[in-house]
Amino acid sequence: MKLYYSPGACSLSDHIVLEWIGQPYEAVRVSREDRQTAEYLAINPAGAVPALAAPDGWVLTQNAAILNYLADSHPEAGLGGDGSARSRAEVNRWLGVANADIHPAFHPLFGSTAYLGDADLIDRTKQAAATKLRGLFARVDRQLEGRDWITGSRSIADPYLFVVTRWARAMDIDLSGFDNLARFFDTMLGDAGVQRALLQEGAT
Ligand SMILES: N[C@@H](CCC(=O)N[C@@H](CS)C(=O)NCC(=O)O)C(=O)O
Repeated sequence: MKLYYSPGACSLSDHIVLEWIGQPYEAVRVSREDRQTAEYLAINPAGAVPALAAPDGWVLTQNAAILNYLADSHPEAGLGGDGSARSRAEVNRWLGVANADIHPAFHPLFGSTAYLGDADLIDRTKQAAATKLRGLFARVDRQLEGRDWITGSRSIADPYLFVVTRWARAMDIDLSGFDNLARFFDTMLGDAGVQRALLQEGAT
């Protein structure tokens, strides 16, 4: 398997999962400029990471699909719940919170509202994003009460939540009082697979 990633991007979640699975894989670094080349657009027409390529040429995009595929193709890693439909739904519930709620809430902070062309207005969209993100992380913090992992056992949802928490810390989102989230972040940082993925990405 070949994972196309950009350092510290949401593809770091797939990188961590590949480390947890422990089977050989190749990590291919893709810069912002690379993402717009014809060569990369043939891999992912969205010009985004992650993308996962199989040896037979099959390419999968969309992070939630990739993470679910990795969990399903390596059941021995136990990253997709306990085998029950309800447990898998819980994994996908929290993967959805990370991928579909928290990740897009960062967009104004990453410049998506620059087109407004008005510094004050842009600043307000960023403040609104920061407020929304604090609310979303509050939900994650509540869920982590009494749990080491977001669903109770380690799954594909945890690395994604780690990645967005990492972004939040880098962007000075107010996470004060979220002690469960801080504990979860430290657990992830102390994990050998997480460290290997961070090191390979040069994202320590
Ligand atoms: N819906 C896509 C979003 C992926 C995404 O936003 N990737 C970011 C990095 S975290 C990216 O490559 N952005 C570049 C772009 O969209 O131009 C997914 O879940 O895979």
